[in-house]
Amino acid sequence: MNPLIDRIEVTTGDITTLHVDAIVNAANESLLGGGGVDGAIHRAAGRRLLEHNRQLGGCPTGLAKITPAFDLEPIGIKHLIHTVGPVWHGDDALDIGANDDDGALASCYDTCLTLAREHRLASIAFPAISTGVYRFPKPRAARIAVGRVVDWLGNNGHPRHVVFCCFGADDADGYRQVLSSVMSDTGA
Ligand code: AR6
Repeated sequence: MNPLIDRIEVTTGDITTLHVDAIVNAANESLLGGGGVDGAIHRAAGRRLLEHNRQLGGCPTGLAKITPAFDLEPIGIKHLIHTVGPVWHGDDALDIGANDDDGALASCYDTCLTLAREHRLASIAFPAISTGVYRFPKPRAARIAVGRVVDWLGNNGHPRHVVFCCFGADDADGYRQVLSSVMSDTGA
């Protein structure tokens, strides 16, 4: 098994262009599409994704559902994992969460990783769930995302590789800083 740090990558760009087994969608509870990364994934995966998701009956916040990747399969993406992040209700200025926003966001990562393990996926890419329309503070969300992934990889062989896909260089820098601080805390 590779050292933990070799199993994690931070990259910048459009998540629909990555060559991974599964990409995670920051969806809403309807699973029927929206803006942001959800809109990009539905556009790239095509109409069959919407038709498929109409049969799923939505998804509660903090959980996830897995689907085929439809029109993204030709580039090697096997699955989409749709998760619903929490809407931030906390105090932005004080960076204080409310109604267990942190727990719901952590649960998104755990549920996606569990689905990836069940489907024996080698690689998975996450967007920064809840940090756009749902307004979760980015540094706080990055700490939760990196913390859950590092913890998971320390205890599981699948997925072998996790990509944090950021939509801008500043976001990627934030993830790299959090990653290096979490790795030094774990002594890895
Ligand atoms: N690739 C990677 N990251 C992206 C992309 C992309 N193509 N597009 C946006 N991001 P958001 P949320 C980043 O708003 O906050 C939708 O309407 C973006 O910069 O997509 O969980 C859903 O239907 C940000 O950092 O998701 C829901 O209603 C991150 O992805 C709601 O938005 C998440 O931003 C979900 O809100």
